[in-house]
Order: sequence, then structure tokens, then C-alpha cells
Amino acid sequence: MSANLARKLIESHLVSGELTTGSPIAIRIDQTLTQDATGTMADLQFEALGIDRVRTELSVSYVDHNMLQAGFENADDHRYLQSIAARYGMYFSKPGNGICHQVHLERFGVPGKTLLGSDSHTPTCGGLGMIAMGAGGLDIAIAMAGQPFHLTMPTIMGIELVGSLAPWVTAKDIILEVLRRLTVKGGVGKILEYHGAGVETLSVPERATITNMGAELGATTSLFPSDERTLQYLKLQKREEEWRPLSADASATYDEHLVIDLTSLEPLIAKPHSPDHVVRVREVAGLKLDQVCVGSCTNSSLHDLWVTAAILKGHHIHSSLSMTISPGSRQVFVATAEHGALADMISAGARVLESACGPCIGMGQAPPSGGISLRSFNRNFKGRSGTQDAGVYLASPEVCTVSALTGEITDPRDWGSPPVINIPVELTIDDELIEKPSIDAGAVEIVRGPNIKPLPRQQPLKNALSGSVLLKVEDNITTDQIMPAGTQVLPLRSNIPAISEYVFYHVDREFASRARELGGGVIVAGTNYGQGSSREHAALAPAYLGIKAVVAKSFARIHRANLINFGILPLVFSDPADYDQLELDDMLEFPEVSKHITEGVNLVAHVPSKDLTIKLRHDFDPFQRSVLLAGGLLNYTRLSAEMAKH
Ligand code: MIC
Ligand code: SF4
Repeated sequence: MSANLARKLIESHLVSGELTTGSPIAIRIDQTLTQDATGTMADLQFEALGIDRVRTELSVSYVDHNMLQAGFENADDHRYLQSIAARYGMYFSKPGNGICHQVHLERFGVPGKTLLGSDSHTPTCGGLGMIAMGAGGLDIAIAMAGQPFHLTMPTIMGIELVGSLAPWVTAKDIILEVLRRLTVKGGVGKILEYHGAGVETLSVPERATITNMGAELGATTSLFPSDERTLQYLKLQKREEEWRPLSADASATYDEHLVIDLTSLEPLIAKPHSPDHVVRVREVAGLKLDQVCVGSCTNSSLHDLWVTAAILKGHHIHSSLSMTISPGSRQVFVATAEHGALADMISAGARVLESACGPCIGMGQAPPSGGISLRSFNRNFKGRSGTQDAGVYLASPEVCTVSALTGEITDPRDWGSPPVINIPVELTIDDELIEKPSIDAGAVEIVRGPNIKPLPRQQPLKNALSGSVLLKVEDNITTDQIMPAGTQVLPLRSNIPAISEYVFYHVDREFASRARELGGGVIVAGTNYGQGSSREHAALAPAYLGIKAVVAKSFARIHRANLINFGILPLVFSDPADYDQLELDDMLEFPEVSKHITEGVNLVAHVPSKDLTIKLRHDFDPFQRSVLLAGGLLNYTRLSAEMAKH
């Protein structure tokens, strides 16, 4: 049978299950990545597993999120991560080396391999022909222990690219077009495989922009073939020996199909507060800007930075705004400096930041009150920038930079001809900031600061659960709303008791205290609950506050998995209309929960005060059932290891 590429790569890594859409499968993970904001927890969990050394082909621990070091917390985390990496056999990419996804693409990604990362934008490496997926930190810890990754066999959607992009139209516009068509829920349960004649017109960094932002569709991952352009990129990285050609069979079929004519695309922009609020730049042109930011793991490649500099060269950014530029990696930063592009940026008045996530995760550069910020990033959720009432727009670096010069959103086609950027064939490759794992692991001392608190323990699932509705929220609630990031909260990622005070902080200030007072409860939600990041703190901290179940119309993939990992039941209304029947403070009773889950039977919730019974679906596969019954994945893994010993 002729197969698409996603299927081939999953098949070559299959440990258990059948490749039938919707059925549970487990696959071997070749590489893992963690970043500091999720990595401390992942490493604490890895330590708790009691394994002596990572059992993957390659595991890399990056520091790129928590970089402000306003207090000792972040620096302590970095030291802890560094010592864990040395001790357990991971590579350690030091602060300053760049954003995990950009660096992994440059230095470690290998076509045909699988990569699991504790960050939702891990699919960036799909641009190199990898099956690269985001997951919670605990899933990464388990993968580092050599265990397979469990998922549901996704639907494979083929996205055929035809034609080529017009001047000023970029890879960002391709993915914004996909978001416009499919919405932020459109990728849930799917792998998006790009194919067709248009693919070869795109470089690896352009492909990576597209696969990166596939996360905003909720997709399991996105994937490009590995071809001559891939070889060209790996040659630039002096890693051509890692190349192998990979593509779908000529007559491959897909479960679903979409065609995008690149020739007909024009510059696009996502309006606040969702990456799928996509319109043509022309439709919002003229809107005055307070801030422009270029960077993030979506658009901070060498080409992105050089095109930004080339547009800025000889001009000054508009007096009404502030512009920041963050290079994706130290490699990009050095090449930008050596090339002279850095001087062009600084002369134009831009504020050049270090190679890190920075403003993308609200670590500095919050816009002014009610401000309008235009960013080359991937997420514009409300409040994520650090300013609750700011409006963030998302577009290509080209649209951002031209608009930074005019002071208002501008279609670059009205500006003139696009600059011609010639990427060199030779680059300075310097991995000095990547520490190799220590060979003498026994001699490594693990360094823990006072902000690194032990992992909370979970209890096995009870047979009778009850709790009152602590919060009722609408559709598309993001993990940024459940567990905010930013300067105040991000330093608390390794301290669950402290961070749990911020659960739903900007949605309902009283949430944490109410949960504590009532000893926990239940959350009621609409569709696509938990979209966005992979942060398991959005499940772990609610679990710490005693949340027992989330009853929703539907869930985002990674967050649903995180809830299961931490023993919170993600339950789905059999009839979505029942959502309207539930109100704040309603007491819900779930009888015979563990019995029904063991038997794989659906659950009900009684609401005694309303004499109401609500039917709930859960679709837990046998593995997920065992995990929930054990009180979470860590308990389950420990139990399985003990049973294997006897
Ligand atoms: C994000 O872009 O939201 C983050 C910050 O990178 C998260 C990870 C985290 O919260 O640490 C993600 O995308 O998974
Ligand atoms: Fe960092 Fe932003 Fe990318 Fe998340 S989306 S990894 S915060 S740059």
C-alpha cells in the first residue's frame, strides 16, 4: 500500500497498537527536549523514577524562557537543570544559546527521527521531516526513561502546496491561511503533512515557521518531507551526514485533504485575541501601533533577522513606538553581528534583546495600557503579553518591520520592493554554549535552590467523587488563562504550592482561595479547553488545589493528556446542551467512578439540588484508565516498575 510520510514514520517507531485512526498507539521516542520553564518539573519527575541515565538517543535541556533573573529563583533553576543534565546524560544548552526550537532545528534535529518536547512548539522540527510533538513534562520524563509515548493514532491531513509565494508574502502567511481556514480547533487529533510542488520553494526555516504554528491549530504535529532543501540546510549546519531523503509515496493518500495555492496568498495578520482571527493586512492597515516585536520560535531564523535589518537599514523606527528584536539563537545572533545587520537594527532605533523567548511569554516588554502591539510571534491570547488590556496582532517579520517604520499596520506591498537576502553557504558554527553530558556521572552533585520544592504526591482515584462547580468558563480557554506565565509567575514553576495561588488568576482572583476553602471541586468548560501551551502546571497546580474533574464540551490534546497524567478526570458532555444546565456552586456527584473507569463504562454526574443527571463521555483507552486509577502517570510508572521486579 502506498503510504504518506507521517504513517511511514509512525510505523517505523510503533511499539504497540494499530495504525487505525482513533485507536491507541505507543511509539518509540528517539530524542527529547525540555526547556527551563517546564524542565525543572520534568527533571524532578525523572529523578523520582529512579533511572540512572537517560535512555534516549539524545536528550537536550534548554534554558530560554525564564531568563530575567529578577531574583535567585531562575538562576537556581538553571543551576539545577545544568547539574541534572550532567548527571543523567542530557546535553545542556545554556542561557544565551537560544530558543529551544530554533537551536534544536539547527543543531540536533534529524530527518526521520521522533522528538518529544515539553513545549507545545516542539513540532517546529517537523520542518526537517521529524515526527516532533509537544507533551507535558511528565511525558518527557517517561520518554527519557526509555518508555514509549502513548497517543491516539491521528487523522493524517495532507496539505498540498501549489505555486509559489508572491513578493512580500511569506511562510507566516501560509500558516495564517491554514489557521484562517481550520481555526484553533481545526488540527486537534490530526497530523498535518505538507506535500506538493510548492514545498520545494520553501527553505527549512520557512517550513519550520509553518510546523511551529501548527501548534496553534491544536494539531498533534505538522510535517514536511526531507529533500534537497533539507540537505542544503543541514550542510549549512555542517551536519549533512544526518540527512536522508524522506517523502510520501507517489500515490499516497490522506484521510483529509486541503490545497493551498501559494501564488494567490497575500500578507495576512491575526487580530486579538486569537491566532485564528486572520484577515488580510489591508483590512486593518492604518491602525496605529505602540510596539513591534520581531522574534520568537516562529520567526527568528537568520533570514527573518536579516530581512528585518535590511528593511530597517538607513531608516528610523517611527517615533510613536518601541521595537524589539530577539534573535532565535546565538548562531543567528553572531551571524547577524558579523554581517553588519545588527548595526542596521541598532541604528534604526530597535531594542535588540538576548536570544530567548522574552516578550513572547510576557518576560518583559509588556505593552502600555490599552496598547497595540504587532508581533512576529505565534500567540496573541489576552493578557499573555503581560498587559491585560493590550491588543496583540500577529504577522510576518516583513509586515512587522515595515509597520515599525510607518508607525501603523502597513501592507509591505505599499512600501516598495522586498530586499533580496542572500543566506551564506558557510556559517560560523560554535557549540561552546552546549555542554555535553558528564562521563563521570557519579561525581556530579545535584544543586537545588530553596525555590525547588518536592513534587506533590497524588492519591489513587476514589470510587465516589463529588465537588462543587468552582468555575464555569467559555470555549477555547487557554493554558495562559488557567496558569499564567510572565515575570511574576514563571519563576515559581518549580514550586507547586506557590504557583497554585495563581491558577485562573486573571479569570477569577478568588479561584485559588475558594478551591482551598472547599477542599477542591470541579471546573465546567466549553470546547477546546486547555488550548495553547504544554505547561503541565495547568493540570498539576489545579490538582494540588483539589480539582477532581473538568467537565467540558471538548479538550485540547496536550492539556487533556496532562489532566490524565495528574489524575484529574477530563470528562465530556454527551449532550453539549447540558453545559447550559450547570452553574457556579452546583454540587456534582460522580458515583462509582473507579468501578466505571475500570470497566470502561461512561460516567454520569448527579446534581442533587436540581434533580438532574448529566451523561458524560470520557473515551479513556486502557492505558489512560490505568493511569487515572493509579492517581496519575508517576504513580502508574512506579507501580509498573515495582510489579516488574516481582
Ligand atoms: C508557550 O509558548 O506558551 C510556552 C511558554 O513556550 C509553553 C511552555 C511553558 O508554558 O513553559 C508551551 O508552548 O508549551
Ligand atoms: Fe518561547 Fe514563545 Fe516559542 Fe513558547 S512560543 S517556546 S514562549 S518563543
